[in-house]
Amino acid sequence: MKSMKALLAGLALAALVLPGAAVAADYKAEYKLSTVLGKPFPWGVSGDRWAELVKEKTSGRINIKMYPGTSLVNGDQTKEFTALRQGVIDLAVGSTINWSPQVKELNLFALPFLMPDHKAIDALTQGPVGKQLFDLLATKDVVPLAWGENGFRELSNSKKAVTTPDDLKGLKIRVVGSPLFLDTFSALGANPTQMSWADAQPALSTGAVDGQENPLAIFTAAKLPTLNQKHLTLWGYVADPLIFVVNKEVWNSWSKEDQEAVRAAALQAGQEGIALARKGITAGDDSLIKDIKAQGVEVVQLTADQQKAFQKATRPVFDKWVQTVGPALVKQAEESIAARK
Ligand code: X2X
Repeated sequence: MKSMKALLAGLALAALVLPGAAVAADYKAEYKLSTVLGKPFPWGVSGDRWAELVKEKTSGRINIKMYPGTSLVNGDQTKEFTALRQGVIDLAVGSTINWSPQVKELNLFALPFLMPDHKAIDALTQGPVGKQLFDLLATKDVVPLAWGENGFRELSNSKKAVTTPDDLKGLKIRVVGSPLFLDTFSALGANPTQMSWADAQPALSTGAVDGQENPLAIFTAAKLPTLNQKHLTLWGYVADPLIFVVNKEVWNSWSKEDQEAVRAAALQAGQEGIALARKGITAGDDSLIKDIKAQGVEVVQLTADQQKAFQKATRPVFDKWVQTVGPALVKQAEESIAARK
């Protein structure tokens, strides 16, 4: 009897002292990282690099496997954020566009012609706007750690050179799953259709749609010139940052030391990913654009005046969506961009 009591007391004591040890033992054998694109796309390289750096920095305690093609949500990329909150996904390197149906403030980056150049993206993500958005995300069951980049989204189609909004009239354009994109392309007189990236490629190949918009790194790595995309317009109308996040419960299950390792790894992978996403598309190095031309694609670089016509045509959409994003956040964004160095 006495020994039974002692045993119970011992067990109770063990339960009190052991939570730390129990947590370490609770680490999953594998953590699931969701991305839309795998390697060799810069997006997939970023996810892969994060996993690699985490493994290194935690001496293998945290083992991440990347699931590209948003396969954890059957390719439905606009469901990624919800699955992340629910714990179906442990970590993600996700697009602001794909999460904006759930986090309406992320539509900021898709306001047409808000960001004129790469420095403007940095002024947002690395300034007060980025901080506000991370604070907001932190209230939604995720821990945001770092920014990465999908990039400026340029317009391609199979039919004709687009230099004025009029040229877009009647063109069937595949757009991503945020309603803001439907508004933008409708305002330009195009005929936009929403579909996932997985569905976009067959639709371009069969001619079910005429065109699409995506960063140039995706345009080349997905071999879109072989899917009839022979006309490309560089108009820089929106840019899509990526965000590195961890599900909050997963985060809380890790030791402080491991949390900091995962954060440092995300920051490093993010920085490397941003550099990679910008490679070959700047004034100093336009090798990627040259490469695209060499594939028989007719590339139109809009002049400032030509761009203004697109800006004017989409201004009502911008103004409408300011209400959804939040006027204070948009104002802060415009101030940060004006003050960029
Ligand atoms: O679907 C797209 O166009 C892509 C790959 O760029 C995103 O996931 C936002």
